Amino acid sequence: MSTLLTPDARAVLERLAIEVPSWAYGNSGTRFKVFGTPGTPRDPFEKISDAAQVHRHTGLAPAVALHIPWDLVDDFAALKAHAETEGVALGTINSNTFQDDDYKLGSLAHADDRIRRKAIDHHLACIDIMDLTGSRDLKIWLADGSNYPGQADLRDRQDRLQDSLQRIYERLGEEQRLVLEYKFFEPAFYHTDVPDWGTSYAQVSALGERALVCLDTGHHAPGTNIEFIVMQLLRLGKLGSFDFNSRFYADDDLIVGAADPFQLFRILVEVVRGGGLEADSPVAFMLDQCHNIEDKIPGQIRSVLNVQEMAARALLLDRDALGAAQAAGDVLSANGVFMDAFQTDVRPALAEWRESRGLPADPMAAYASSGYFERIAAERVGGTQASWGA
Ligand code: LRH
Ligand code: MN
Ligand code: MN
Repeated sequence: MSTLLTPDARAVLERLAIEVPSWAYGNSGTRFKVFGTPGTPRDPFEKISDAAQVHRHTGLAPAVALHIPWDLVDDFAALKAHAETEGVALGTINSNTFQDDDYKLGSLAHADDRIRRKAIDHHLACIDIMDLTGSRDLKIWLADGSNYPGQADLRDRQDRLQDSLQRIYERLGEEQRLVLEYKFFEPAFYHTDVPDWGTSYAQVSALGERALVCLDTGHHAPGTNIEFIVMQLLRLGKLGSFDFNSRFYADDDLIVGAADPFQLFRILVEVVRGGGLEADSPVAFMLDQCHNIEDKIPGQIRSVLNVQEMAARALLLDRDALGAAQAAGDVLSANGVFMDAFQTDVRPALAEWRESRGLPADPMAAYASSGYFERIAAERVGGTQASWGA
């Protein structure tokens, strides 16, 4: 057995769990052509079955996030039971106030009380669903913003947003949390009401302990030092969750670790440093991706493996040597220690470790030869659309 992964590192990797998004299994992902994949799920039950394949082959994805109303079903107890039969749980509930005509000028920050009330009620309905599914987290991302200077009173909108969030927060159960996701632009192009971590932090801090920030890695301006934000939010005790994906230009929603593996490593180094992988960590790891041209289930398998690989490399970092070099002001040695961990190929050690736990050494190959894709391609006809490309 390879000794690259220490017993401590294995214990941490053992509990690494990455929630997968139901919408990754539907056809979605671009304002241009949405290319369908054979076997695309026709309903939320089939999305859960597909998501369960990721967990079956990797042991890394025990929960599936839902998006409401995309995943609205008559019987959430039945959906929960189905998930459990498939070996996974239902996870975060994502609200959606970005596809209804009423929300053209905003939702929770809207100037019209009737529309703002409707948006609040949608979130209360999401919490009702959480009560049925046993979900811990309500994730809120808002498309609210404006396109033209002068269009809206920026400050009034912050005040209304806070009032709306308070009404939602009050309805949460003791074990439930609210996570507020920020994004610097899109669909609004002049201003966005929750554009950055600071605004999300200010809004959730005014709510209470069970309100936290969600960091989507694709939601920053190019060149942003995301690991610094990770450090700061962990330091403040306000990092609630990650939406992992990767981007080359804007909110590309590509496979995490595909565009910039080094950035993913740096983020995970800060996660480890800040206790984000400890057993009692409040940080939830999620994917938020779309697979438009690649097959969806293997796209998700590759994604969770990328996170596992970079987490393993982050755990290899020799913190003592790094601390000593930092204390001595030895810039090049410190950087060398850091790069040594990043440059280490952990794949053979992870494959061996996986096998020792009864999992396939090569999850991609195991899925490809499982016959699952051929079966769903033959059985399912007419998949659902699962994003704003609809
Ligand atoms: C917004 C976002 C948010 C949504 C998801 C579909 O860009 O990242 O998390 O819920 O995409
Ligand atoms: Mn997101
Ligand atoms: Mn996004």
